[in-house]
Amino acid sequence: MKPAVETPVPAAQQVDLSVQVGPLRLANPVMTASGTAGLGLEMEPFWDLGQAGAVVVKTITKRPRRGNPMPRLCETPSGLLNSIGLPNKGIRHFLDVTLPKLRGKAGCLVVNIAGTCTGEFGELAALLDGAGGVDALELNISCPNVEGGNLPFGRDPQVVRRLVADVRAATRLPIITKLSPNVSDIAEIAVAAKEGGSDAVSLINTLLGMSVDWRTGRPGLGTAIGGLSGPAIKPIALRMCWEVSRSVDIPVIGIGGIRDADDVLEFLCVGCSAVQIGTQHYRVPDAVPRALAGLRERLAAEGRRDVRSVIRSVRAG
Ligand code: RRO
Repeated sequence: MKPAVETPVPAAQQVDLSVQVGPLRLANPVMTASGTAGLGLEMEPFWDLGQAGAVVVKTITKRPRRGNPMPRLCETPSGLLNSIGLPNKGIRHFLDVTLPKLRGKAGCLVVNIAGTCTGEFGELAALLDGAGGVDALELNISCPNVEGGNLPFGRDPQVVRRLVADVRAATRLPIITKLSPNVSDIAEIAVAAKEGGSDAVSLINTLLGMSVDWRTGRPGLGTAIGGLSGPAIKPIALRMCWEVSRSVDIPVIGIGGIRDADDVLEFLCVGCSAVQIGTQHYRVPDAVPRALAGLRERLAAEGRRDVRSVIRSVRAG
């Protein structure tokens, strides 16, 4: 008797990891999260930037910024508090010095931008549009660490709609709007971003938090309050991604405590089209290539030929 014909398990290397994020075709769904891989170039000693689905550059502002007083980082039991305050050398330096070094190195280069007023987002977008080598913009309307700064932009749906529409008018580059979890209804903000013309939303930025040494009375951060990231926030991020993916028909990019391939697959399962790895970079600088190897192995072990079959496979709601 002939043995039953078995469906061969696809070899890990043959699993198709490519995904579509609005107008962006990515080789895989794993991106770096803004701020956690510097300007991208800092990762080069550890892995080839071309391996990531996309590299997202730390927030660039119009003018140079020194950032917040030290200490800017503080560990907590399962997460990291930060109050960095957007230190960067400004858009001119980015265009003249950094971008020429970055061009062509990432499969997809996303520049995260923040303005001090809504109009500044459009100005930055126009400059980056003309520069060449930038594949998309991520609008940081959600930084928790700027006093009187841009978080208020991200809290009001009307402001978000107008701000995104301003950027839309200034560029043909794909727009990803990065959302704050420090709001009462994140889905409402996602809808406003979509109405303004955003091609995708990414979420979540960090959750407001604080730590203190009761003996000295000193907070762990120079600004007392900062943004919490890391494994502690993963369940919250997952919940918000699920809610947003049910509320808008533009792609959702998941961020929040993602460490490995299983975390990536969980975010895809609840409706994300791609994800960003952030805080894990401080423990495992090559977290992106490791997650990619894990994705191929796990999907092959399940007999899956592509990662897209996991997207939105959640059996709830
Ligand atoms: O630089 C920061 O302090 C910072 C930014 Br821009 C952000 O978007 N999220 C965050 O937790 N910190």
